Parts: sequence; structure tokens; C-alpha cells
Amino acid sequence: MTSKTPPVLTRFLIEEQRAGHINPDLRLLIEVVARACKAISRSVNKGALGGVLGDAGTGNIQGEAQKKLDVLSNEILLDANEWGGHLAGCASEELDDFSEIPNPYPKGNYLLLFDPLDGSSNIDVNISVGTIFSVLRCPEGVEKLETQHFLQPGAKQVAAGYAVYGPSTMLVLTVGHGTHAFTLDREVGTFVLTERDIKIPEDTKEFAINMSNQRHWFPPMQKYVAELLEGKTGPRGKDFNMRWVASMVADVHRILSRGGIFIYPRDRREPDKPGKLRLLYEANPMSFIIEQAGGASTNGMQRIMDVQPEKLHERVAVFLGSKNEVELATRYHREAEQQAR
Ligand code: AHM
Ligand code: MG
Repeated sequence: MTSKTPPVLTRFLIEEQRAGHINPDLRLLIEVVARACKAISRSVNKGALGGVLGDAGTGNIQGEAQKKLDVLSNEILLDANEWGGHLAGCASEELDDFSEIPNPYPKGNYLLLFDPLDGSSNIDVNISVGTIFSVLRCPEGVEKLETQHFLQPGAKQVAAGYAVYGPSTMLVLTVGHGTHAFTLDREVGTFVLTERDIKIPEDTKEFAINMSNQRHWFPPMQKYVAELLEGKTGPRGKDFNMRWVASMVADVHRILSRGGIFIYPRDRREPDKPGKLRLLYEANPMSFIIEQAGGASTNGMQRIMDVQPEKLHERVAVFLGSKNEVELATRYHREAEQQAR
């Protein structure tokens, strides 16, 4: 007898394990992260009633003011993951340094990296926010965990996902065999598979960028967006629409659902800082999810998942989404670089 009801996350993961795509430790890790996301979802949903809105009165290592929910979400993820025996350590956008699994808990073979609550500017205004996570294997034979063990290119990820806390809470996941979406059934408390093997359209008429930074952009960025804005009568021969939620999870989720390009470029303000978004907590996991859905993701010059990280909190420019659009924007940047040589 085969069940006709859509699988819940637990069953989906057991089937992935039977198919040889994940092992029991990785299955446990993903289940634990999903459970933590449910707890975060509950706090986000309570909003003012839960006393969780507003500033925490602290800042993170990147000089950004932390919201109470940033701190709470970080604690929920750390607490949930320390005792299971599946992790060697965690790194978070909200922690100065990586966190080792404390004694007396057993240590496992995986590293978990996360942005506990992405979309900080939307936390207090009831707009979608989310959690982004990435899983790496801890290199073999490591006795003492060090920062360098986390500095692996995105291509080495064994799983990545995000939870988006929107009108419904959804979990989007890849273990390297397609990108799949689950919706939280709040009454039952389970994530139910609602879309298997998502595919992003290769072409699009929608772009997402913070246009208020336009004056700071470099020439290839100016050229690319100017052509989009020219619409039907311009070189692209079609009208484009613009959307910018200012929560990467929400913008990426829209792109997974109906296509589009998301861009956070580097700009002239701080030329040494390559963009705003973080390579290890945001760009790498989102790139894995997007590529597994048939999309593309670059830093304007090369595939993001091929970038060798040099720092835990490293930033990177991000161009991701519908394949043909990302390739065009990347081509403009490469051509500009070649001409400048
Ligand atoms: P955060 O992790 O501190 O929330 O910052 C990342 C967010 C992304 O979710 C979003 O795409 C971007 O920052 C929005 O930036 P801006 O405020 O420039 O619109
Ligand atoms: Mg973020």
C-alpha cells in the first residue's frame, strides 16, 4: 500500500536516506534545524504579543545593531543543535567567532552555518523574514576546530535551506538532489512537502535590486539596469518589473516560484567590501538552492560556489536567479573587466 498524502519532512528525509542521498546524522541535523525554525516561526508570529520586537541593545561583529529576534533566533538554533551529536561546530552571522559543541556533548562530523534571522529591517514591520542555513562536512581528522575548517567553497555544501516566515511558514531545502519546498501545517506542527523539484524559468521580466544605491554602482551595473529600465523600446525589447522586499529569503522565494534576478552588487561606497551579503551564511546556501532549481548564481565574475572563502564573515556581490538573466549581467561585468585590462 502506498500513501497518497504528501510526505511530511521526516518521511521525505527517510526516503532521501534510503536513496543514499543523506546519512542518518545529516537527516537528524536537518530535522533539528527544521524544529528550531518552527520555534523561531512561533516567536516571529507572536510579534508584539510575545514581547520580542525592538532592538536588543547590542551589535554584531559587523557593526550592525541586533534586534531582539536576531538574538533569540540565534539562541534557538544554537540550543537546538548542541546536544544531538551530529555537529562539530556552528558559525553564525550573529556570533563574533565560531561556536564549538560544548562538553559533555558528543561531537559529530558536520558544520552548521546560519543567518538566524535574515531581513533585519523587516523584523519590526510585519514583513517576511527568514532563517538561512548551510551544512558542510568537518574535514577529517580534526582534533581542534578552527576557523579555517569553515572556510570551504560553497560547492562543498552537503545541504542548504531556508525558512521563510511569511503568510505561511515554508522550508526550502536541498541536499544536492533538487530543491524542494515544505509548508508548515501549524495545527499539526509538521512541514509538509508542497513542491518537489522546483524549476526556475530560464528567462524573466522581473528584477530585484535596491535602486536607492544606483549612484554608487560601477559602470557595468549601471549599463545592465539602464537597459532593463528602457523596456520594450530599449535593447532588451521587453518591459521589466521591479520587486524588492529587502529580505533576501523573500526575494529568493519569489524567484524560485516564478523566476527573476536578484542583485546585491558591490559599489563605490566601500570598494574594499565586496557587497553587503555574507558569503558563508547567505550567498553560498542560496546559490546551492538556486542552482539545484536550474538557476544560476555569480558574484558578477565567477560562480559564487567556486569562491574560496578567506574570512568567516566575508561579504560577496550576489547575482542570482533565472539563468539567462544572470549570465547576461555577469557577461557585462566580465567584459568591463577585460576592457579595463
Ligand atoms: P541582514 O542579514 O542584516 O538582515 O541583511 C541582509 C539583508 C537581505 O535580507 C536583504 O536582501 C538586504 O539585506 C537588504 O538590504 P537593503 O537594506 O540595502 O535593502
Ligand atoms: Mg541576512
